Amino acid sequence: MTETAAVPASPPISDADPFAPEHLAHPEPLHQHLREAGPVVRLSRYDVHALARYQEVHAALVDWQTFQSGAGVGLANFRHEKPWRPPSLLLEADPPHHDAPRRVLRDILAPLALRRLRESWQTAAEELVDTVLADQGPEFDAFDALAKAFPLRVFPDAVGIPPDGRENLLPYGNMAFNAFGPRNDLVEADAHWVGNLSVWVNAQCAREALSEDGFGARIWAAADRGDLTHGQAPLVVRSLLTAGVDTTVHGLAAALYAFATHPEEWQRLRARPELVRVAFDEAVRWQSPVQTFFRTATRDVDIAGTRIPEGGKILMFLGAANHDPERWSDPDRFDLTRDPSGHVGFGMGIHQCVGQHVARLEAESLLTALAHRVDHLELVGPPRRHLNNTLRSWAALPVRVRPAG
Ligand code: OW7
Repeated sequence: MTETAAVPASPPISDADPFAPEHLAHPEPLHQHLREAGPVVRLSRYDVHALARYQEVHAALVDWQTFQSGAGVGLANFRHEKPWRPPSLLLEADPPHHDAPRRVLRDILAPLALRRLRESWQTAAEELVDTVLADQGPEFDAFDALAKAFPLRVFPDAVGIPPDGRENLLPYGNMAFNAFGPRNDLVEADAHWVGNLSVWVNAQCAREALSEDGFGARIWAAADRGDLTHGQAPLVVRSLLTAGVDTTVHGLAAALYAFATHPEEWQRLRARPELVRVAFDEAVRWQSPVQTFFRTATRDVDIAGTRIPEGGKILMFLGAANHDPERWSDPDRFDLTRDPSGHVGFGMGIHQCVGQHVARLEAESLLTALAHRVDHLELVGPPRRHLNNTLRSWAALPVRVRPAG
């Protein structure tokens, strides 16, 4: 962060509630307001400081020494509040504790390690698209039929969990991502099944529950090698089950929404299939499926002339940073000719999404299968959002497609 000799000034104050339904449903106006108000804005309602500009969000993400994750990356400050579940060993940890679990997952989810999945995921995507077109015809809900169906078809098998109870995965993730926000109606709505969902998810993390060749088994094997303790292994499996389902479902939905509303970009992708990876990254930038995360200041720190007190929470608006006109030209355009690298939709720095190669492989498989079979797609009704305190998420994406000739 920039340290200046100047006396810290009071930042602009906003009493907006970023977790209120109207902002979750339609976050752009608040994002613009916060970006324009200043590099740091105090949110009086939650007594936190907000960052909505690219430069400050990026700087906070890469400075883990000053902006820690170990006190929680939601509004709750783990120094004073008991977390709703034992903290994640990755997301809610700082070096040095963070490093061993991170290294283990990094290796298991590395591009090289995912090669063995590539062919079967491509086949699964082709079969899924063929089945949807054959069974539902040219009009269907692309959220349900593709964005939701595909990750659920390939990811739980790749982790190695048994078939029973997989319907719990999305509700558990939805609850976990709501839990990063304030205790509002969205959190209350989940309260009655926190217990049952947690019991089910925790049971899937046990060695005995997992197949012999999945990500889960590889985490346990890392514990056998001494790269983790056996006590850590189930919590690392839990990270896959928490962070790996809803994120990819809504990330794929973002890409499908982008193409259903930008037919010229779909033509561009069909003409140049090698753009598929850029396309997914651009969709992640454009929609930012993970909208926000918090950090906690480990010392009094000045950001652009505003003093953040030690122990204070900082709310980083990833989606706002990804639309900052100071960083992106025509930021609100979904544009396959831009270079989206450097976006903070997967975060940045030591906590940057460790599963991004899994997400990219899912996206590449599904979009490629669709591009081979469909030469046009468009919305046939209003897309419906699902509200979540952290995720920019979906309930329905009604489309009509024209099968390729
Ligand atoms: C975890 C992009 C989010 C997450 C989210 C929720 C949980 C975890 C990670 O990353 O359990 O490690």
